Amino acid sequence: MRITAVRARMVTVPAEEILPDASGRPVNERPIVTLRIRTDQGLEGIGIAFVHGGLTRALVGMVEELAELTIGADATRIEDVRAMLRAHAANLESCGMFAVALSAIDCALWDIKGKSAGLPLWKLLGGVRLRVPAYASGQLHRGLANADIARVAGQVRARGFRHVKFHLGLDGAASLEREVERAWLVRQSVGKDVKLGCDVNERWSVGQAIAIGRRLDEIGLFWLEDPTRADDYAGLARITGALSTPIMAGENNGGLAPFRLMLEERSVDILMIDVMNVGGISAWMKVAAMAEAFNVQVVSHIMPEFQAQLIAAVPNGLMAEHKDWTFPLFDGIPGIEEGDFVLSERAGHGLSFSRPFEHLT
Ligand code: SMN
Ligand code: MG
Repeated sequence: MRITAVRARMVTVPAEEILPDASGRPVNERPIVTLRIRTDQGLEGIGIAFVHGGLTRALVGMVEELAELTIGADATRIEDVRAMLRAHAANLESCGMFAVALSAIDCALWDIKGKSAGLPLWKLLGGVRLRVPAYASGQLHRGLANADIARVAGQVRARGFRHVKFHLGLDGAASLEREVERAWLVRQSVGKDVKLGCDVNERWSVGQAIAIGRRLDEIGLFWLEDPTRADDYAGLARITGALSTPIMAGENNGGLAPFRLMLEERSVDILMIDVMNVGGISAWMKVAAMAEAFNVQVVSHIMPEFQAQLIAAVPNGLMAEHKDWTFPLFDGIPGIEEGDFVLSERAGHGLSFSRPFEHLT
């Protein structure tokens, strides 16, 4: 099955709420690169890519240049296409912008493969389960005033989520007391039965993470995410060894090598994988398999409309982050029932560009 045409575009998706993003800046719209790949059998695959924070014009150029190179290639030989694209990029390490651009193409090709097999990707890639626990993310962000925590926690609970993530690494001078006080406030507001994850977005030193983390151990967190710099594998391992709360990291890693180092060093208890940063579904599946060999479970980062399927495909898939940023782009997003994503039998990703974006993509 030959690739006959590709189309990369940049679209702007409105952000429904003005929330501080992970870097603390307010955002009210997000530029996203969309990609369509067509084949001579009439099948079309779609993918998207964005760099959190910007660089979208550079990215759309990269996706376009790389995608155009695939014209004439066999759409089902995904690893062969990946090798050709890596060679075009002079064997750039499969990380950074190259991995993100590669991910859009890889995701579109897996979509085509799923459609040609008549299978949803969660089945094609392993087929462990139909439902995937979701965790609510973004509502209990670090910009929220303490006075608003109880109200927002109530709203999240009312939506049926059994797993909820909040932020520490509060703005202003680092203070152990403030961080611990905030964590207790969140725990009291969501109740004892909700599984609570906490994302620090790399804002603590190793020493701070161990000192604050010891106090958080009493709260019974489900995980502590990115407590310190993502590339400090040995520092993460020290934190993991010192705390009983499970440590999670990985969302910013590109390619396979950082994950190998993290697993070998026992840097984390749980591995987080972001399909774009890692370099597409092909790379995502390899990292998940590597984690399985180390007895480590995996969680996906953002874009659940693509990644809930991947968590459902692998035996060590734990849960998928519920982030709705890219939802307006698509029809066919998996629904939520009792806090779980429920996957469909639609072939491939089971997604199509929604009516407002159809003509722009
Ligand atoms: C996050 C980081 C970057 C983009 C979106 C979200 C955050 C998370 O670290 O894990 O949700
Ligand atoms: Mg995170």
